[in-house]
Amino acid sequence: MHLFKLPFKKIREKEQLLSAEINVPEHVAIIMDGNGRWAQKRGLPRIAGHREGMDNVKRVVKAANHMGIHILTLYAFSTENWKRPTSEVEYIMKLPIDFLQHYLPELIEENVRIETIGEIERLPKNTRAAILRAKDQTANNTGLILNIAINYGSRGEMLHSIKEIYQEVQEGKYSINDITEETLSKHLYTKNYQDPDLLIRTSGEVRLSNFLLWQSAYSELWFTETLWPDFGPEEFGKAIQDFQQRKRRFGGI
Ligand code: V0D
Repeated sequence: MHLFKLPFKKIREKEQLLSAEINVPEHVAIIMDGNGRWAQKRGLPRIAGHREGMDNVKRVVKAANHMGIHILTLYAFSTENWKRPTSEVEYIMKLPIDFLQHYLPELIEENVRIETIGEIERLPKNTRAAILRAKDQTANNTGLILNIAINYGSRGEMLHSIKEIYQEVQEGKYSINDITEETLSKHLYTKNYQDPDLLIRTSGEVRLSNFLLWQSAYSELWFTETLWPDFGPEEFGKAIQDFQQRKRRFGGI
């Protein structure tokens, strides 16, 4: 692969790889769409696509980590996805257990830290337990942050944030005049992370579908027809390369 046209230097420090490549996005967010369609195209049940999509998560996480990306936020399950057939939802809800059983040791070896955004309280107990355990086990890792959005919706997140701010104003922590954009940012689930530099959506749909609406105000957007299970490290690299050639202005000139 020839990802980096510009000169870069790499500093290896113990097991950790610190990258100093020019203009690598620090935070990449992905809407992993097209899993059901991938399966249906092959005459397989939709859940076969979710399973294949799960395997691709691991491939892309590894690639992102090696490129020196700091945060990868993946939209795995939206607050709207509960409307799908029960059997499909039940299958998806077991995927974190499956994923962690298969891949957690390797991700720990890769120094990856696992985090989530969204209301994971609503997940089945054993799924939630597996996720909490993985977060715990990787809490001190210093490589890529794999941030999985589960039972996440951006409007719900903003509403939740506004209610928290209201509560704090009532408690006299600050006055209404002290509320700024920063205040809202600091109450979102993503409070610990910078806004995404690059947002990718696979599978040909060109919309945000209630994902990181506040946070993506200045994000570069990248859409591809490729279905998520087929969106491998190669095309991911292309998206990053494309990003590196764009000029970001953040509303300035
Ligand atoms: C289903 C394509 C990995 C999108 C990817 C519960 C649809 C496969 C995880 C995962 C899902 C979750 C937590 C964790 C590690 C991995 C996952 C869901 C769906 C929603 F700590 N794949 N995956 N979670 N799909």
